[in-house]
Amino acid sequence: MVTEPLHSSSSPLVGVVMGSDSDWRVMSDASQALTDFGIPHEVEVVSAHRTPDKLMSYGREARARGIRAIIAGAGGAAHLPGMLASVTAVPVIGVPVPLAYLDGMDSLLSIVQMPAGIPVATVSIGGARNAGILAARILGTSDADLADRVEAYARDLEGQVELKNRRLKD
Ligand code: RP5
Repeated sequence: MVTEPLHSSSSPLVGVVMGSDSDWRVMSDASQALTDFGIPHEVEVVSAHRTPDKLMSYGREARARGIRAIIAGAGGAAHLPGMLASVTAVPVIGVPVPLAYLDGMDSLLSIVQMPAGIPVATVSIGGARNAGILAARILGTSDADLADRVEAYARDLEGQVELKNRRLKD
């Protein structure tokens, strides 16, 4: 069981949180994407059901600590992203973590079906890398250098497809 932050930076801009350390196998992709874009972030286990008080304080304090986006991953009865979104104005990106049963559909539906007024930007089942990239895009709206890096990344993806097409034709 993880009791200390898995990763932290002195002034994190993004919080990567998950319901259990068992979610790290998926959520590490979000942390890696943020690292790829040079975004300082913190990683923490915060459980909606096992540590409800910590969930509330994490959400309520996030904005004042300078956190500008929260990536929250959980599996099964995945209440973490929605509950965080209910106590902070910081944008929350939800990652449905697939577990052994139901192929992650339970996680997806728990996260995506939010009531009007409390949005969670939900990525695909297991889509933690896209969550990291979406956080980069959000921060990029007020950081031109970061937005340039996001655009360069998209161009690189485009170039990789073109390279594969040329190889197919060789
Ligand atoms: C959820 O329960 C967690 O997000 C995790 O996906 C799932 C199982 O947790 P563990 O029993 O592996 O700690 O709250």
